[in-house]
Amino acid sequence: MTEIATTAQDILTRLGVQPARYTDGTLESFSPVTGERIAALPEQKAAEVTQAIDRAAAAFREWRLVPAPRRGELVRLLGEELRAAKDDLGRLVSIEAGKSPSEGAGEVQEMIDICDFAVGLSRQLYGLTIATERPGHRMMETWHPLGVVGVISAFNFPVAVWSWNAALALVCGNPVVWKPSEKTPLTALACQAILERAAARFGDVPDGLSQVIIGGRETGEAMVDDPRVALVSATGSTRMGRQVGPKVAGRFGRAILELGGNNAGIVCPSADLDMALRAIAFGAMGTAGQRCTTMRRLFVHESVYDQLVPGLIKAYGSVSVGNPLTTQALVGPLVDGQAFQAMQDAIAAATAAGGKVHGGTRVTEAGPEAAFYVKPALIEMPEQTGPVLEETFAPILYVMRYGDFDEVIAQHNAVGAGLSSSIFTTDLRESEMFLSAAGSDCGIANVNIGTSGAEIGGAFGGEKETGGGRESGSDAWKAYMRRATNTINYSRQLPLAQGVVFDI
Ligand code: UN1
Repeated sequence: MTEIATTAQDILTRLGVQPARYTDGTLESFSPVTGERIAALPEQKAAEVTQAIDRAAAAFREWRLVPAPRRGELVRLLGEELRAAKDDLGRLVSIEAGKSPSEGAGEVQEMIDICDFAVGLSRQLYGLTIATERPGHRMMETWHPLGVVGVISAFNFPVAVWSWNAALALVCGNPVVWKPSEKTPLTALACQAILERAAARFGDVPDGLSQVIIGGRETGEAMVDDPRVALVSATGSTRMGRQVGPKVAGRFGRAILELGGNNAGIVCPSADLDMALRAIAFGAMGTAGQRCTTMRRLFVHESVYDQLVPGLIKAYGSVSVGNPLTTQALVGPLVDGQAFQAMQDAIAAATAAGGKVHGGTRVTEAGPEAAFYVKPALIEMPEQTGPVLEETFAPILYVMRYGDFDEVIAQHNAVGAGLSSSIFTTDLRESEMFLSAAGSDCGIANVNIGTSGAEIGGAFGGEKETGGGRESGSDAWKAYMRRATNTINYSRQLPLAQGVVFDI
């Protein structure tokens, strides 16, 4: 066995995952760090998915009756177990998703943060008391657990996205069935094992409260199609969302869709250019351009273009690209050869459209033939056209000049996706305009920071082809519960609303 596979197995063993879950199966897991196969997992086909949902449905009937603050205790324990497992899980994320150590650890920190948030929330699932028009009546709303929550997650945040959903779902009284990306199944098994540790400490957790189902499309479809899955929370490409969304809607299920992003930054004449450069570098090159919040388009005012862009090109040239397990490189590998090909295709299309390419070439010395390390690409584009309008899940930043503020806002919004956005300015009018109803049309709009790296306290998600879902903080929890409006008559009369008379 290779060194990486051994390390992965050591971590899984420490966390308590049985080898039978990741050996002798049909779903092969590869590490983007070296391209080598690290495990082969048995898959759960449709019939087993149905059984998993049977168990989850039974767990729901029990868990919904457990008081919410007590449910919060399970999530508190999960947070504790995650703190204890942070190094191991972070490293496994680096092995399976290719993230730098700091980003692997950061992802686990995000899980810990959402657990803390959800524990507080477990005592704050508030409903309103509402003034009623009828005398001797009281009106209020109650939030009840919703049902089985199905989670579909992507390779690029293989553990955090599950935790955003699981932590909220559990305090809201719902069981979770998780179908992780085929590219990152081991980290999912690790999370499940960590949750089971918390559950063992908690005591009476119903069987089937949290489950992982491993497999490909058929596995995911069986979950999406099952009417007992009350909420499907799906993170991935817009293509995937176009399939999942209508299926769930067709059975009147609920969906949280967190799909593609084509996130842009705007650098205005008054911007702090040093700060903007650093924010853009992290936003566009961090996680090798494989965040849904990665900055992919940059509009620079013509008066500062020649001050900012040469420095940015220099940063692109000097950024360290390399093995995230053995070096301190800031940029790790692409997830696989397909991602590399998609990047090369986009670069070719941009060149054909008049783009001037800096970087974007393969870094063969960073890893073996089967691993795909690239220099991030900065492409100066004459206009927003062709590949600039699409999300390519790779480190490509398209840079364009602008002159007029209203025009650049229109350009900014003229793409399908609507996830994240930033403006770099010290001009109050520009910044407020950008955040206003007539400004950025994205779910996330930032000032003087990049597009990526959101904290868990805010609601996370975006508009248009990003799918409209919101996860994580703020009141995103409401999507995981059903709202009942209750009107109680404590009088001896029966006044009807709107003054309707119906005397019999
Ligand atoms: C994703 O890429 O799917 O805002 C999620 C960020 C992270 C989450 C990204 N907190 O970049």
